[in-house]
Parts: sequence; C-alpha cells; structure tokens
Amino acid sequence: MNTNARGPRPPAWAAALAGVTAGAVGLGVAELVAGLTTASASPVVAVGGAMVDRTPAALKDWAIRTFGENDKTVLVAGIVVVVALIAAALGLIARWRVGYGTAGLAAFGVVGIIAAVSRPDSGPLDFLPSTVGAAAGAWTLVLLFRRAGATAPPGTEPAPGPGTEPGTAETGTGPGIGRAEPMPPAGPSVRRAGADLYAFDRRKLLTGVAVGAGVAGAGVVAGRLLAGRGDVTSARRSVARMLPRPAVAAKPLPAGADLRIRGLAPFVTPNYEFYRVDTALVVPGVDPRSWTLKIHGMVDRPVELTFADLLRRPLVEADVTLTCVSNDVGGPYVGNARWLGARLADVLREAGIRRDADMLLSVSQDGWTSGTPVDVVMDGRDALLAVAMNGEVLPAAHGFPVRQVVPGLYGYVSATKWITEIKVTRFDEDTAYWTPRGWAPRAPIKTQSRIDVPREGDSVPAGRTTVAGVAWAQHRGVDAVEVQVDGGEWRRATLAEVPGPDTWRQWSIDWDLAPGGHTIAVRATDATGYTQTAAVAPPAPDGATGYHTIRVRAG
Ligand SMILES: Nc1nc2c(c(=O)[nH]1)N[C@H]1C(S)=C(S)[C@@H](COP(=O)(O)O)O[C@H]1N2
Ligand SMILES: [Mo]
Repeated sequence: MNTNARGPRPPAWAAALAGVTAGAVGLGVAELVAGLTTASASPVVAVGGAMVDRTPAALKDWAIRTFGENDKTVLVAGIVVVVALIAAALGLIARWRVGYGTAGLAAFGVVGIIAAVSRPDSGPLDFLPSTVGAAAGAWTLVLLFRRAGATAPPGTEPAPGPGTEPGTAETGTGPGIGRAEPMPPAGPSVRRAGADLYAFDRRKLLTGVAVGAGVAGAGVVAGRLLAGRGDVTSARRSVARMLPRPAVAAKPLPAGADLRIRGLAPFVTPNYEFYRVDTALVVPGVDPRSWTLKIHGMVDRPVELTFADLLRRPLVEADVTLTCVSNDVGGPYVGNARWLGARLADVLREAGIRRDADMLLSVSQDGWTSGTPVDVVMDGRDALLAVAMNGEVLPAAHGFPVRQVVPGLYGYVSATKWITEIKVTRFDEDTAYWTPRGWAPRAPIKTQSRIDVPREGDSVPAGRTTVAGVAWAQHRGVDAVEVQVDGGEWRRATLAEVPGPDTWRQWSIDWDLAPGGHTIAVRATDATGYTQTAAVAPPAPDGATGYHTIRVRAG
C-alpha cells in the first residue's frame, strides 16, 4: 500500500493523535536506550540540560524563585508538552505526505543528538537514544497511518459510486477494512483516485495508539529503572562503612545554639530538608571507586587523588552554613550542616600553587564550573573537600562522593558538588559557569537576617509575641540583630550561641503588639561592625540586600 500517495488522509484528530503517539513512542524508546547504555543523555534530559545552560540568568532566577525545588520538574513537563504539540503538528503534516511527518521526527532526533553529544559529560554512546528513538517514532507514524487507512484491493468490491449518499459512505467489508466508521459528510477520508479507495479505520488506529502508548510507557519505566543502575545508594552504603573518624572533631554544639522555637529554622538543617540548587536535571551518579580529583594548571606538581587517598588524609569536621546567591531577602536557600572533609588548602599546598594564580576553577562530573579565590581558600578557614554531611555520607543530591565547602562564599563560587577537577588558574584567564550569565565572578556572602516567626501574613494574639529568626555573615560572624516594629525604634534581639563565625545564628525577641496590623523588620550587624544595608537589591549579580520585613495582624 502506498501511504505516501497524496490522497489517503485520516481525519485531522486521528493524524494528530498518531503524531503524538509517534512522539511518545520515540521518547519512550529513547529513554529505554538511554537506560540500557547508561548514557544518562535521554533526549528530554539532554535537551533540558542544554536549555538550562542557555537560559538567560533572569529567566532561570525567576524559575528558581517561582517553582523552587520543582523547577526541574516544571522544565521537563514543559518539554514534554512542547514535544507533544510539535508531534501533533507533525501528524497533521503527515496527512499531506507521511514522509514529511517522518522527516520532522528525524529532525527531532537530530536536535536530541546535538544536545546529547554537546553535553560536557557526554559519552561515546550518547547519540544512540535520540537516534533509535527518532527511528522508532518515524516507524510508529508510518505504521499508524497504515493502520488508520486501508486501501481496498482493486476490484474486490464495489467502490461506492458517484451517487453514494454523502455522510453514509459505505466502507465495504473486505479484509483489512473491518468495521470502519461512517465517513463524515464530504470528509477528506474517502478518495476515489483510480482504484485507490481509502477508508479511515478508527478502531485499528485506536488499537495502534493504545499499543503505542503502552510501548512508550514501558520504555520510560524500564529506561528509568535501568538508569537506576547508576544509582549510588549501594555505593553510599559502602562508603558509610569506610568513613574514618575525624582527625579534628568539631566541638559539640553549644547547648544554646538552638532556641527551639516553634517555626524557627533549627540550627542544624536535616539533610532531607537542606535546600538544593544546581543545574543537573539528573543527579550525577558518581562511583567513588573510579572517582578521582585532578589538580592541575598553575601548580608545581599536578596531583590526582583517589577517593581512598582522600579518606587517608586527616579529616576535619566543621559547622558551615551554605547560602545561595539566588536567595531572596527572607528566602529559603540557606542551610546549616556539619561537614566532614579534607582540608582543601593542604591538598593545594602539596600540589604547589604558583604565586600568580588567584582562582581555583573547580569542575563537577557534569561539567559545571565554579571559580573560587585562592586567597580565601588558603587563609586558614575550614575550606573542605567534604565527604559527609551531618554525620551521613554526602547525599547524592548534595554532591556524593565529594563536594567543596568554603565558609563565607555563595554556593555558585565555592560549593562544587560531584567535584572531579580543580584547575589552578587566574580570574583574568578563566570563567566559571555563572559568570557569563550575569553573576559576579567573586561573591562573598552578604550579611543578612531573616524572620521565621511569625510568618508573613500571620495573625497573632495581641500582647506579647515572640519574634525569631536566623542571621548570617559567614566567616565574619553575627554580632547583633535588631528588630523594628512599625518603623519605630530598633531593639536588640537575644542571640543564640554559635560554634564559630561560619554558621548562621538564631535570634529572638519578645514584643508587645497592640491589636491591629504591624510591620516587623530585622537587620543584622556582623563582627566587622558592618550593619546590613537597607538598600533593596535583587539577587543578581552578587546577592540580594534589604531588610526582611513582614506584616502580621495582632488581635
Ligand atoms: N556540580 C554543581 N555544583 C553546584 C551547583 C551546580 O549547579 N552544579 N550549584 C551551586 C550552587 S548555586 C549552590 S547554592 C550550592 C547548593 O548546594 P546544595 O544543593 O547542596 O544546597 O551548590 C553549588 N554547587
Ligand atoms: Mo546558588
């Protein structure tokens, strides 16, 4: 049968459905192949990753703020919807000529291939998922168009004559035609070009679509399961057994570090609640047995450490609060943990940093980069190659097996997760991931404070109310927090104890609130004597400023 002949056309809805099914089969098969080859570059992930890397900073910033930790899910859902729409369009185009539809699916495949092979961590098989997926999609489209329509073998039956009533076109009963639907009046489905009788077979199309949907779903599920082989759960378990005790243990937390006020962020952020920000659509699965850290560039002796090498070093414990530069004033992208790791400065000293180097360009397994000032890392603070977080092996999402932690610097210029490489270089020679995207090359954390209780918009009983929150000025330390109600006098809050200058600090103050609406503001002063600025600035390019201010109602 000649599906390419002009003429045989299923109705538009059927063609669109066939297109969407073909697209779904393509994506499902691609996921399956991606799982089989453990090339994590399924087209959705590859295209999504490419989009993440090419999204303007402002848009990404907006996405992070609007969708929070769900930003990746929203992106993937968006891609799937766009693919479905384009696939539907290709189905409609295929009514014209099936070859146009398959060509469109092939173009899809090419986009997927380009995205996959241009990933910084692409492997030799990364072209496969999109290639096989596109072929499967194209084949599905041809097959569905074939199923949707049947050409009566010439001469086997009376072709409806010119006098056939419109709207009740007899579709015949020959093999391959089955119980076809009555044709819509003057619909495009019945053509009588010579012997080419075309009839639209709805039932066959729908069963084909159902099979296609099944294949697509099975492909996605199986692909994901197979990709789960790259899962690091068991690797984390074996690392848990080999984690040494710290050579330099952190002092126990001061008893007064946590004010234990309901609604106030706990001093130690549990790992499962710790904010996560990164560009990775799929959490990189890094095998600690084959992991190495290469230190090269402006060094006297390039080194390559294995995970065992790292664990043989004296490990240091430190309480450090991480903060994301994208955090809005009052925002949630800040968390505090006890980290265990090797001193980065010692490792670098062994490599022998050249005098004129001023930047450490750290690289993650998935090709993300961060630029950290050399002098900050070497000044004696607890800059770590961390392997554990709050007494637990580093969670996969937080950088397993090894990440950087540098007190005092925003995450994007210091906290490289899944780290595999450090290039010792210069700021005027190398550029880290976020710099060309509108973020400052250097970014120390700004002195900030946040009100956790009450929350914006809360109603509280009139009279005495506890106002509490956290403040941070990592590596300088918080010396004072003041609270202001309705633009009046600033009053000093009580500060909780802290283990050192590298963590946030809880604070609280009791305030008598008269019935009615109130505005509560907070500001912190760090140990250098600097009081955070009231000037309101957005996160880009180097961190938001302004006082966190909430409105509450007392009554
Ligand atoms: N490999 C990699 N590491 C990364 C990032 C990233 O995108 N990729 N994002 C950084 C940013 S912007 C921040 S704020 C911290 C967040 O660390 P967390 O997710 O463990 O909280 O990780 C940093 N490390
Ligand atoms: Mo960040």
